[in-house]
Amino acid sequence: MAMSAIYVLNGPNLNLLGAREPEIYGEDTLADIEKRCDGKAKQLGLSMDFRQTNAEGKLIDWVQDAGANSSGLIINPGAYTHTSIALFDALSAISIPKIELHLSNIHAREEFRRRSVTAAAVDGVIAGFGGAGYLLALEALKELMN
Ligand code: CA2
Repeated sequence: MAMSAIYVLNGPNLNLLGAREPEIYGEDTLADIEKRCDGKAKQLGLSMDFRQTNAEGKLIDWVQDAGANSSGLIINPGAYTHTSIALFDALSAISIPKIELHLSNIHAREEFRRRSVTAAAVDGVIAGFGGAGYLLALEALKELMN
């Protein structure tokens, strides 16, 4: 049977990448990152559905959708990482391999970014490698799926 697409979900403000704060998040736009992910996913034999939203409810809908229709999930929840128990609940409710990803090293930043409320609901977390972190997450997800 053909493998279903993996989901790569991006939360609030990640559509602004490349425009501001390059010293924290790098110079790549989200479209650049998507393109790199596309190449990596192909190499790994994965098909990928890459999305971004600024809305918490939409992100939760997509997590539920991933649980029903996808074989793996990578999520950068943006600032909802630090606040969203609803997103923690949604991630806890799905049993596919799942990875939380951050461009920046959230543990080396402001106090309020050091705590992830969503991390306990995923298999692993990658943080601090900029756009390359997405490629590392794809490799890690492939390992988890095998
Ligand atoms: O490091 C990450 O990937 C974050 O998830 C990015 C979020 C931030 O709230 C998290 O604490 C860590 C922010 C997304 C991008 O925000 C921008 C704001 C202005 C200009 C460019 C990006």
